[in-house]
Amino acid sequence: MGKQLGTPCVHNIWIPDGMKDSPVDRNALRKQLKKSLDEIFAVKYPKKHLKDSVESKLFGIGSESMVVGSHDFYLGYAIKNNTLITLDNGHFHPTEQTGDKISSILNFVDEILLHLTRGVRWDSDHVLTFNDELLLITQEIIRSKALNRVNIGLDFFDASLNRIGAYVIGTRSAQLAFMYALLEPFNTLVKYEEEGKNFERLALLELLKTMPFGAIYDYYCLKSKVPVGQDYIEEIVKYEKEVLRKR
Ligand SMILES: [Mn+2]
Repeated sequence: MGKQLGTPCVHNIWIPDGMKDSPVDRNALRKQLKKSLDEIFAVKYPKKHLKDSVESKLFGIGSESMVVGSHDFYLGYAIKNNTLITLDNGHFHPTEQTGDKISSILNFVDEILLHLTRGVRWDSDHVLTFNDELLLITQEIIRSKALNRVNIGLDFFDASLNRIGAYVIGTRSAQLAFMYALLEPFNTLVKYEEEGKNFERLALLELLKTMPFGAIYDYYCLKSKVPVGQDYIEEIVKYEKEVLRKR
């Protein structure tokens, strides 16, 4: 597929593995998963066509007591076998910051695959919105100058709202977050940091929050000839009525 398209395909492995009750031989389960992955990846493909990635999780329904493919397991696997690692920000403890993992992991693996989502309690798969978690992820990518080492996947699983609406809200939130991070006066902030000017750093970070970045995003939409601001709501409702209903 990647060869035909002329751009690499990213292939992600996530499996619902684990135990409802506590197992005794966790080690055997992990050895078995490692063996299976080694067999799956036995045939090597060039990374310019195919990038393999592995995705951890914290727990799942029916596997509350133990998950074989934990973050530690897959991070180790990715580093040792030169695969990508997938960060699904709904797959960590609620107080864990996925954004904080990026500069750690990029010191040891070439590339990351992101499953950007809005985690709600135990679950990912909620439509992405512009929130602090997403922002820290995009800021850490931009601040690390690592945009070319990050593959971005979004999340439109939630079928409780208009499908096109879900897709557009999620995409626009991700774009907005990357744009916000790109607009950050990084050099000034780092200069404050290096000089120990912590008050100045915090003050500027606070001021950025009310700067008119929405107007810049509107202008980007205008230049891209797509609906600006709330115009997209009406456009999607119209599309639903005139195109989707007839299918
Ligand atoms: Mn995921």
